[in-house]
Amino acid sequence: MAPTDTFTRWSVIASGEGGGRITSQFFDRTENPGIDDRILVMNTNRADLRNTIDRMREQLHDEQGEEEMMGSYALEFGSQQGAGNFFPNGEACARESLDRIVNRIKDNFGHADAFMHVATLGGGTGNGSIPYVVDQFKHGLEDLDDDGAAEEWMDSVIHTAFGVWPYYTEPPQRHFNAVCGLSRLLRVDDGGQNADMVLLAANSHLDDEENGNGRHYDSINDAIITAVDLMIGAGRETRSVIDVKDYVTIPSQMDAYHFTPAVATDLNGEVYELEYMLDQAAGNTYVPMDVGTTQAAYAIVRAPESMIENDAITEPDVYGAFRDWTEKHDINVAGQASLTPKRGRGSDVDVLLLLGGFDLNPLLEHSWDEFEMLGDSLAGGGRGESDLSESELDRIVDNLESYVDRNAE
Ligand SMILES: Nc1nc2c(ncn2[C@@H]2O[C@H](COP(=O)(O)OP(=O)(O)OP(=O)(O)O)[C@@H](O)[C@H]2O)c(=O)[nH]1
Ligand SMILES: [Mg+2]
Repeated sequence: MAPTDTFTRWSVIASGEGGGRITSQFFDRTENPGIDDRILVMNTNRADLRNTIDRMREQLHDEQGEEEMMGSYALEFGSQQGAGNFFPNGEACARESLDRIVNRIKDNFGHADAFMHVATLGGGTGNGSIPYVVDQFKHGLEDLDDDGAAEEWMDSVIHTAFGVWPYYTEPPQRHFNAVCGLSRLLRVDDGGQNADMVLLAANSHLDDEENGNGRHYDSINDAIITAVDLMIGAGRETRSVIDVKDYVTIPSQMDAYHFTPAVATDLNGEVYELEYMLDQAAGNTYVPMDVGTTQAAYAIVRAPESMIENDAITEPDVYGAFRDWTEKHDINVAGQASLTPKRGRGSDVDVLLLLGGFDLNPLLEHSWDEFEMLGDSLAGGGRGESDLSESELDRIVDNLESYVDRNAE
């Protein structure tokens, strides 16, 4: 298969501790097609940033020095050393350092076509800063820059965001942050669209044992990286091209641009039917949801090169199975399927379904009570550097509720 130079160049931008930890796992791989080393981790707290960089260095077997890696992949922002788990503080820190953030991203990723922003939604730093940075890139930078060429590049970049829902058992403030963070990823203040695509994963849903120590994060983070890898890979070496523009265009028109990955890996492609493999993936969504409420679906089937060359698995097979699968579940969706090769022989097939526009209530159910319990006490009163006014909070809630209601019909 001839490599093409038309594949999408992604870059990954993480903010906050969890976002950094997830992103550092990209360094665990020998190669990241589509991303290479276009990775930036940001934090308000230098010690956290060092931990993230050290984790990356371990995975690279200390090939690069700490300072060198800090210089290449890390950015400290804000003057507060932390956001106190209150998202307006994370946003204030990003506002304070916006020039530095933007310039760094421009310098490092000037040729990227798409960004994957990564943050945990229960925290203050990543969750406060990422929606703000996306909004600035998409809607706000005219004031900041008079370099016409750079503007043109930035206008066409696609902003996808990956948000991680807190464990259901975490303290109310985490749920308060998460509800606000989801709203702010989806909608800007005036109710317009913010990120081009919002991907979600829920910690409790991906962790059978519901306990948040480090080990569990590792396996959850692996699942997230696997999904991102499959998603990005489909735009890289695919036969039937499915790419980030395909993922974002129609869902945005439908005003249904939140997604969850649903993944099954290492399925024996010589034994199982494709439709069964799609069902296996659908049984492993990354948030609680009813597959029947899906409004847009993309299927990516990744099979060993040798299977594709022998016609053991073909594009028409994949299209047909996807069509049958959507019919069986009675989902009348916008969507597309693709077959992507992976190196090597064997018969292990991986399947990613990106399910979009589904009813968000089964996820939000876990957080509304905590959110409401805290909302009144957190808004209005001063919390130091950055306040959250009652009207700001009302707007955030209205934006989310109207988005959710539209998609729950
Ligand atoms: N999946 C996953 N979730 C994480 C990880 N680390 C933290 N979390 C979750 O993220 C939330 C806490 O957010 P952090 O990422 O620590 O916060 P932050 O962005 O650094 O912001 P601060 O609150 O200012 O520290 C909680 O809901 C945690 O369960 C991780 O490595 N993986
Ligand atoms: Mg932190």
